[in-house]
Amino acid sequence: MSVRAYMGLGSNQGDRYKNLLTALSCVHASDRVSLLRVSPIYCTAPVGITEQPDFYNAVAALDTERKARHLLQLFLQIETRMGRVRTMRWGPRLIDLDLLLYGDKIIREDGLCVPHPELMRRRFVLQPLKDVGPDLTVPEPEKPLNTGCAG
Ligand code: PH2
Ligand code: MG
Ligand code: MG
Repeated sequence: MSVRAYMGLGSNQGDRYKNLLTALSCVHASDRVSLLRVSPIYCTAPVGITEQPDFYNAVAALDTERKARHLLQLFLQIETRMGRVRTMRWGPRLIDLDLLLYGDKIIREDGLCVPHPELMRRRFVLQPLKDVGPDLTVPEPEKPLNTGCAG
C-alpha cells in the first residue's frame, strides 16, 4: 500500500542548488519511492544558529511503499553518500533531508518523529509544504515533543 509522504530539503554549504537537485535525483532513483511534486526552492535566513550562511529550502511530495523508518534510512543514506558530515545540531549542512509527514501517521519513536517536531514553527518548511499540498492537514500529536526526536 502506498503512503503519501513529505520530505523537507535544506542546504547551506557548497553549491546549494545543485545539492538539492542531487538529493532529489537520488530519491527519484530509489526503489519503492515516487517523486510526485517539488516546491519552488526558497532562499531562507538561518533559524536557530543565525551566524551561518542562508539556506536553500524546498519540500517534495512522495508516494512510497516503504515504512516510515525505511524512508528515513534512505534519506540518511543519501545525506551520507553526498558527503554530509554531522557536526553541530542546527549548524551548517551540505544537505539535510527530513521526513516531515508520513500519511496521517503520528510516530514518536527513538530517532523517528512524524510529524517533524519543528514543522509548525518553521516558515522555511510551512511555505514550501503549502506549495506542494495546499489542502494538507497536519495530524496533531498529543504531546508535541519528545527528547528522542532530533530537530
Ligand atoms: N535547518 C535547521 C536549522 N535552521 N534554517 C533554515 N533557514 N533552513 C533550514 O533548513 C534550517 C535552518 C536544522 O535542520
Ligand atoms: Mg532539518
Ligand atoms: Mg535532518
